[in-house]
Amino acid sequence: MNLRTLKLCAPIAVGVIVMPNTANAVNEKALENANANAKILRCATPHPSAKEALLREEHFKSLRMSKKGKPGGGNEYQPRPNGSVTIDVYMHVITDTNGSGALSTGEINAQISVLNDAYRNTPFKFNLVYTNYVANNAWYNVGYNSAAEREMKAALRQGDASDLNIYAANIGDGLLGWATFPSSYSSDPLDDGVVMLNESFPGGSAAPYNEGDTGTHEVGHWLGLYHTFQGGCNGSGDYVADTPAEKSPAYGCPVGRDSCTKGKNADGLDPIFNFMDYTDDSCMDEFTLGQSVRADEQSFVYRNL
Ligand SMILES: [Ca+2]
Ligand SMILES: [Ca+2]
Ligand SMILES: [Ca+2]
Ligand SMILES: [Zn+2]
Repeated sequence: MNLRTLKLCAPIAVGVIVMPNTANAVNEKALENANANAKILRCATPHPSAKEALLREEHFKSLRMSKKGKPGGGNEYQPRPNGSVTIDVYMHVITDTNGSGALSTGEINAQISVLNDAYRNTPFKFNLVYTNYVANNAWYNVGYNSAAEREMKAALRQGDASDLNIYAANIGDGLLGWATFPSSYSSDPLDDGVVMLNESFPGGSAAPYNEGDTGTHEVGHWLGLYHTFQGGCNGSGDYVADTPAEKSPAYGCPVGRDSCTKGKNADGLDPIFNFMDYTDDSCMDEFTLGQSVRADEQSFVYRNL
């Protein structure tokens, strides 16, 4: 893989709404201007518009109310203890017909270890229950929202809403990965899961994105977390109170960056160390308590985890 071909190019809009009808154009421009030197797009997980995110959030709250009192007891949702929810992981390693891309058992186990370390202050633990090697040249170069993706997932997906399916392949377009949200499961269960670049696994060649945090980040989406820059400086942003609002993705590790100074969530420096930003793997190393609570609630409500 030639990393110099990796490019910053947003296929979908960040949810910074200025004028509803022009949101896509405005936001793509904002993203492109965020860092002209960036060579990679960390993630193709779609950003809902601010309006769509609000509607989703209202639906989520109504579902959560219908499940109140579980599982911690009482009338309020009680966050579950750290490490109390085990997620079974189904790993699909896609190779080409020459065997390129065959991640080793050691590399796969290292990725699972990175997940368990990253989520140690959350309810979640990850347990690899299945590894499947599949040789298919079309799936090996699978693109976001492609026919190959639909075909691959329809053929390979295992388990139900509570099961994490990871597809590791030589995904193109300068992408590190993408994921589906918990709220999307019921409308398209076969699509559910995480697709990620094989060389982003720990020790892979996708430096500075080769310490396993593409997996951490994509699994964050799978558990219901938005990017820290969702919604930009405006509105409710990522619907997590303790992640300061961020105008656009941060790349590298820009310590001291402060892209939002006005707005209800603008206090504090940008959350560049957060796993749900776009910084280097060596820079991102935290989830907040608010993110842990959101992931707990989202996974409970939508995934029965
Ligand atoms: Ca926030
Ligand atoms: Ca700020
Ligand atoms: Ca890290
Ligand atoms: Zn993402």
